[in-house]
Amino acid sequence: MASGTALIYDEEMTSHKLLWNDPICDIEVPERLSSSYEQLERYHLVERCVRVPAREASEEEILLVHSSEHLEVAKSTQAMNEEELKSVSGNYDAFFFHPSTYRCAKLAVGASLQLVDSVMSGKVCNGMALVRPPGHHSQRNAANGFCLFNNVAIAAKYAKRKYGLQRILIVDWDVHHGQGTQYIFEEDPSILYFSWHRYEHQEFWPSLKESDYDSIGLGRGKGRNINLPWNKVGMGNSDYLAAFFHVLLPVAFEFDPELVLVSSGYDSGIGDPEGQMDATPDVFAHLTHFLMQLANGKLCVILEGGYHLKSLAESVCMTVKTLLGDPVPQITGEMAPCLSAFYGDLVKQDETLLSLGSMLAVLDKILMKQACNGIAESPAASVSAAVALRHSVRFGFQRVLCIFVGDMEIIPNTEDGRILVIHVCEKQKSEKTNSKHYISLNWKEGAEGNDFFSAVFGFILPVAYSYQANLTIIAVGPNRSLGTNGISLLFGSLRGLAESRILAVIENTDINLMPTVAKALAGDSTPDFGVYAPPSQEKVHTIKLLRDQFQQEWKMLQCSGKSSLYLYYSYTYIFEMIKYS
Ligand code: Q9C
Ligand code: ZN
Repeated sequence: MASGTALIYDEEMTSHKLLWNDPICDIEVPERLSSSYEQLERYHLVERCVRVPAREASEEEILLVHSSEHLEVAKSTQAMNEEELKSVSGNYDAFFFHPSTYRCAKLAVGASLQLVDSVMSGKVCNGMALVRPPGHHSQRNAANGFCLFNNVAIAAKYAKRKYGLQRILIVDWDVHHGQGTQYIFEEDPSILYFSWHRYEHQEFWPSLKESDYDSIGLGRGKGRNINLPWNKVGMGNSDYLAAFFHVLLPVAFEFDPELVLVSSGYDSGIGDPEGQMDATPDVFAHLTHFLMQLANGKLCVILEGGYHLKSLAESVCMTVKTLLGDPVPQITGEMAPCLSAFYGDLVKQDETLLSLGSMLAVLDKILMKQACNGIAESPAASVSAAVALRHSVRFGFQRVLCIFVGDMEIIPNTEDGRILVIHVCEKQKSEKTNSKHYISLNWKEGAEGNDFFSAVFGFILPVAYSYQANLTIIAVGPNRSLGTNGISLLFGSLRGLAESRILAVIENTDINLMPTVAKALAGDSTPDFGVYAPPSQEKVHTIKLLRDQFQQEWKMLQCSGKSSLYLYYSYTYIFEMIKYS
């Protein structure tokens, strides 16, 4: 499997700039690119990436999305004087031309295509392209919102054509609606487009009716356009995670893309003058981490907006660090409004210990931070897990999460709240009743073995993120009710918590599970899920009951605070539309 992370940056894209006074456009500055790159250098992330050169896109490539009229207008601006440039710019909503704009925009498209080629050829597993001008507002026949050519849309068409792809997911986490991308793929069932955006009941730019949640795609593309409009500013980490858990990820796993492209705007991050949101840079590590579980890890992140230079640069670093496979930083429960606090956890040991041996030896390595994770085999997984839990609490950990899969002979004492057990089993054998810190999730993966993600995103991750564990123990006992795909997904997803500290305990009769677990812990992408089998009504009901029972205690189940009801209903709505259209 491919490994490595591509990074594409060409200083020449900083030459596109605003030459006159325009308070609407003056935030889209060259320093957005240079300061992000310098921060990547400072964190020594550049040297860990595979450098890939940008190139100019050909006219033919630009015409995959744009009209020849649009291309000709763009081309004609190369030789214009300032007055002429200003006049052409005035034909568009929020756009400026510079004599170098056409060249830069061709590099921005070309850089995106180079990234697609690097990932699709297997040269690297994933990567990021730092580009200007951005792309997602750009339409077939128009520049718009600082965008001339739609970099991501062209990349998607190019990937379809050159590599014969049939399903591409575009995640647009920029704070603005990528209406350009929506229009381009509205009728295309091969592209699933997801965008969240500041909307405020159509008050916020671009103030379009079609940015609302009821634009779900047209014709054969119906159900493949998902808008999540934020009707308030101040959305934070938990809102973004809830949107992923409750809206995007369930649909994305069902869609099963062959490639994921991110329209990666960081104006959705804290401090941004456009977005006015509260999400801190580490949230982008989590978002990136989740998307790495799809499409065999084939993930291309392409810069869009982001106008607070510091917030932008930190968020870009978080993204690249995660693409490189570093442990995902722990999300603080409180929203950190102070940018100076961001430096904290950026440089961490990412050593991965994959050793067999006595459980305590492995656990001690994790507790002493000599290793990030480890695997222990045990003749009695539930005994080992209970010992490991007690040992970690004695060591001083405040919150240890234990996901136990299969039969559990002894159930640890969870009364003091320092241990949370989620027990995944076909049918619970003990009489122990559910409580805030002991939850039995009765789940037997279907014969097709691919419906467990609905339990992971619908229940396990929201509870786990609410709990904010310092350590995760995943134990697999006898008679497990999950297949290897379900187990990989569990390990892969939980790497996003507790700074990726995970102890795996595997019953020694199930030793052939080791390679699966080792790969998932090492950060390999979750294997293909194959044909989607929807969870049965009974399973949907199981999750609903658990959510109703625990959403007071574990708030992420409610999709957090004010946006919760909204999200829940829009999710239901989207699914109704997909199911019944
Ligand atoms: N009153 C990107 O983030 N604002 N573009 C116009 C008009 C334009 C944002 C305000 C914002 C464009 C890529
Ligand atoms: Zn934006």
